[in-house]
Amino acid sequence: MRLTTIRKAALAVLAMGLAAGAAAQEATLRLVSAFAENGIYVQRLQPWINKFNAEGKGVLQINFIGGPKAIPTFEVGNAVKTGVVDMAMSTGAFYTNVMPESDFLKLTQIPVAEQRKNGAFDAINKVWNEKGNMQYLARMVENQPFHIYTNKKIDKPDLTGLKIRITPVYRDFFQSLNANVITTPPGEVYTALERGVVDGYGWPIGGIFDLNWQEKTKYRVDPGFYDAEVSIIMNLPAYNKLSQAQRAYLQKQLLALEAENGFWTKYAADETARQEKAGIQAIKFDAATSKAFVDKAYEVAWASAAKQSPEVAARFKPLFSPK
Ligand code: 173
Repeated sequence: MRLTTIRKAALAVLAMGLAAGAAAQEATLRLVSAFAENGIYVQRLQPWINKFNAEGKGVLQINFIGGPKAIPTFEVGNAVKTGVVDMAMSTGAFYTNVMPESDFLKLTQIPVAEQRKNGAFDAINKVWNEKGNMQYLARMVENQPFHIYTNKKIDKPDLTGLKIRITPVYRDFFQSLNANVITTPPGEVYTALERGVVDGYGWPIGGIFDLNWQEKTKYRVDPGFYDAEVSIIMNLPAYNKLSQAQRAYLQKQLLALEAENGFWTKYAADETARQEKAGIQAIKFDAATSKAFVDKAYEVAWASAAKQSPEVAARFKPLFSPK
C-alpha cells in the first residue's frame, strides 16, 4: 500500500513528537547511603549529587533519600537488588546477604582506573548483574587501608582474649588472629565500646572521628591491610531502563566522581595525624612481622573467597592483583 503525502507528513510529525517527548523525559533516581549521613563518605557524595542535579536538568536527577535511618545498613543491598531504591552508596561487606562475592572488592590492589582497563570492572559487573541484579557503577573510595583499633595493648599480631567488632571484611583475618568477633553496623560501634561489649573494632584509616569513636579508642594497630571499598551500585532493571542520553550522562558523572579519588591519600595522612593528636597510640611491629601480618590478611581472605565462590575468586584474583 502506498502512503499518501498527507499520511506521510502526519506520521513524520508523530515520530518527531515521540522523539522529542522521549528526549524531554527527565528521570529521577532514588539513592540511599549505607553509611551515616554525617560521615566522610556522604560528605564526599553530597556535592557530587548537587553537581549531578545542576548539570542534569531535563536528563537525570538523583534524589538522596538518606542514610541507615532510611534503610538499615545491612538491608541496603537487598533494597537495590529488589528495586526498593534505584541506587546506593555502600560497601560490599554490607551486602554479603545478596552474594558473598560483594566482599571480595576489598582485595583489589590496583586503582579503579586500572580496573576499568584490565577487565576487572567488567568481571565484577558480570557477577553483580547475574547474582545481584545490580550494576556496579563507580568506586568512590580508594587508598584507605583498614586497621585494628583497640583499647587493650598488644605487642604482637595476636588478638587472643579480645572481643572485636567486625563486618565480613575482617571476619576471617581477625579469627585467624584468635579474636572473638561480633558483627555490627557502624552505627552500633560507639555503644558497643561504651558498654564494653567490644575491646576494639575494625575500620579504615579515616573516619573514626565522624561518630566520636576517638573517645573510646586507645590504640591503632599498624600496618593497615586491604583497601576500603565504597561504591555506587544500581538496580539493574532501573539501569537498563535509562535512555542512551541518560546513561551517557550518568557515566560522565561517575567517571568525574572517580577522578576525585586522589583526595583519599591526603585524607589518610591527615586522619593519621589527627588520631595522634587525639592521643591514639600507634602499635607498630618490626618490618618482618608487619609484612607477615599483611601477607596473612590477603592469604586468609583469598582462601575464604575461594571457599565461598571458587570460580569467581579465581577469575578476580589475577585482575585485582598488581602485575
Ligand atoms: O563497617 C566496616 O567496618 C566496613 O566494613 C567498612 C567498609 C568500607 C569502608 C568503611 C567501613
